[in-house]
Amino acid sequence: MTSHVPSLRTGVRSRAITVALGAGLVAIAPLRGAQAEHDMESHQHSMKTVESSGEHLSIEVDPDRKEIAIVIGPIDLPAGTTHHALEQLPVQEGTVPFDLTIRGYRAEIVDGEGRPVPQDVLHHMNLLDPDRRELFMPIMLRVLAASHETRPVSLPGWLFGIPMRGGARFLALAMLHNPTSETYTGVRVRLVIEYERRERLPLYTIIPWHLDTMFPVAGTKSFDLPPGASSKSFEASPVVSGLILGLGGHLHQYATRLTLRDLTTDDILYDVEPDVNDDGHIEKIPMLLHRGKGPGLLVEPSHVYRVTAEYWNPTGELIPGGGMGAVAGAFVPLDEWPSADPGNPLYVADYEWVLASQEHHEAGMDARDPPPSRSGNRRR
Ligand SMILES: [Cu+2]
Repeated sequence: MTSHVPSLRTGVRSRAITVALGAGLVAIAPLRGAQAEHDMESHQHSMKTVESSGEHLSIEVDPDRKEIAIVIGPIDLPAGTTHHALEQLPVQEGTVPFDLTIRGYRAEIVDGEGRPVPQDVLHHMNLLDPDRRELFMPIMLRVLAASHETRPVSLPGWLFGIPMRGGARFLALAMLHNPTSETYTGVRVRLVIEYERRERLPLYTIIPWHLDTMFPVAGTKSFDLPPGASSKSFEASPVVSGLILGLGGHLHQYATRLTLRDLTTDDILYDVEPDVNDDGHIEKIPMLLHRGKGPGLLVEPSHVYRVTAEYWNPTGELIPGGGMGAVAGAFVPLDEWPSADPGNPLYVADYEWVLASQEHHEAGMDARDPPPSRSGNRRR
């Protein structure tokens, strides 16, 4: 996924639109600019303003670097604690400090002394916009997601950006655990966003989107896997027309295929078989990248799209909650993005579930449990 990725220095070529979705994350692939490398400590000293937004949330703005850090914490992480066992911090609400577009992001984790904490403690972190809806569902928009696997994402700001309105609310949450043998105290998770001021609009305004096989369920997006072959599908239409610049997927062990189909035209927009290891663990899910000149894949409200995840469970037994399937990517809307309707029952159910997912220590909303093979690999 790092091929054909131009740097800021060399400029962006026409095929450079690389949009990656790893583990259901809206990860707009690593175009690494000059800003990609940061020294965490010098970074902290250069903070210009700090806007405290609450007991467990603060926002730090660094206009020189054009970075905003959404900081969640502090929280203590005893050694060897699962995310179920840990008392998670509740979902935090904050305010976007000014009009901006997001051109990149990364997650940083530090302890009470400001020392780096291993990224492995981050189960997932999400930034959500409760005032805008999702492309395919009337639920609040998932803006960014990060897990311990997420590498820094950076885009040329003149080309792409996710617009955020100053004064608008956001929700931020971090689900943590501690698979290491060391205890960390006073831990803070920093979602560092690289921004451009809105006066300089990017060429393409992009909105993240995802389509989950478990929609419209508001709750865990995992499903049971019966023995042998099975599949899970969901159909929906986008609320506005626009262009898909790239998409990727999220699957669990024993997945065999993930497709996105335009049922109206019978076109297949995305059809991949994941790379798996000998145990059927997902190693990699190929991405579709829009390359070349001209627009991305056009999707329209008058068409119906179906996402399907296929599985082959070889164990001979039902695996409770073993499956997951979603496609996600970046989208260039051709119309005004619609506001969320907070009275919509699906919106309400999803909102309540997002809040409850932290309180009840449930695994994952969208960024989810990484497949065991992956997390296992990372934990020595
Ligand atoms: Cu999952």
